[in-house]
Amino acid sequence: IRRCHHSVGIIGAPFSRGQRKDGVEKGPDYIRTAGLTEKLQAQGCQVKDYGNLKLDDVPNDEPFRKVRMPKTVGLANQHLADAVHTVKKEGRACVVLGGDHSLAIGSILGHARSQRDLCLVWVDAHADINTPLTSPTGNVHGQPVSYLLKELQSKIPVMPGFSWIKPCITAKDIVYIGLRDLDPEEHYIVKNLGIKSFSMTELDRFGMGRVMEETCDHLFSKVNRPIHLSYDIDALDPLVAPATGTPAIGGLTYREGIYVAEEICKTGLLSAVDLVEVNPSRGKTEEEVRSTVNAAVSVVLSCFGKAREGSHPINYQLPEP
Ligand code: B3U
Ligand code: MN
Ligand code: MN
Repeated sequence: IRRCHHSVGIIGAPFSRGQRKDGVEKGPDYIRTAGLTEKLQAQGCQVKDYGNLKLDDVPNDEPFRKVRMPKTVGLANQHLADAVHTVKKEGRACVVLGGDHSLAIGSILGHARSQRDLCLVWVDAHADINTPLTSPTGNVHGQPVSYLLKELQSKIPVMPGFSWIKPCITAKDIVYIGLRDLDPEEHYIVKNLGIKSFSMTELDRFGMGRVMEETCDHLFSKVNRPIHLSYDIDALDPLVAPATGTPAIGGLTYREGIYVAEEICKTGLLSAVDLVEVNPSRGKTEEEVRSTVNAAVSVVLSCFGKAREGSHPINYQLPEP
């Protein structure tokens, strides 16, 4: 028996329609092939793999204004929300392997069905908070937070495929870590709503130690509550995680990226994790793919008890001569 008592449910969400680049739908299988389940089990986790969701394109899915494939994105997230809700009902910490970051809509809404008081730690180079009307690209992976925020509801038009979505979080429930590539409209929203944000500038100023302290102070000032960690692999520097759709120079080191996960684990409050935007087709070499997938696996392992200082069974006894 080890120190870690995590029961973990894994959902693969091979979905790419929240952005334009093929390959991100291969993320879940690459992460599994790198041994995620076996490594979680080896560190003492009880793991159930729920397999990959079947997420099909909806025919005749015309853009809504600029927003691309709204019915397909809406339906995929409905399926994901149901799957996450099932994992939570069965009493497990939920791991969603993406897929692009539009999946956070369904993951967080499904999570919120059983955990009403959840808070959100969003680790990303991007704020993903464009509304359908501010989005410069029309890609939903740059918009998920806007659909989830109660404060933005008057700014969200009625969209095909999205009518089931009801916002479940408020601005004070979110902390951003790693931001460095925001559109002006997104920056306005983050500042205007007063969302707690540790951009790369704050990271440089304070260091990741203080950033994680302040993250927890902000989220748990009144009461402890369940954490939803939405981890975009592009938060890491492209030197570490190059195989992703929109790499942004100047990101988290491997060590900083792992430290976030270790600290979240130490709270004992981690309830669900998204690990998204691993795109094996975007690696220029095998080594780039390997490095990105390895980083993704390591982040999840650290979320569920892997500690760099090492660990040992609580009842360990040294051998007697
Ligand atoms: N902010 C831009 C770009 C972007 C957001 N997220 C990613 N890229 N990965 C947008 O499309 O909204
Ligand atoms: Mn993202
Ligand atoms: Mn991103």
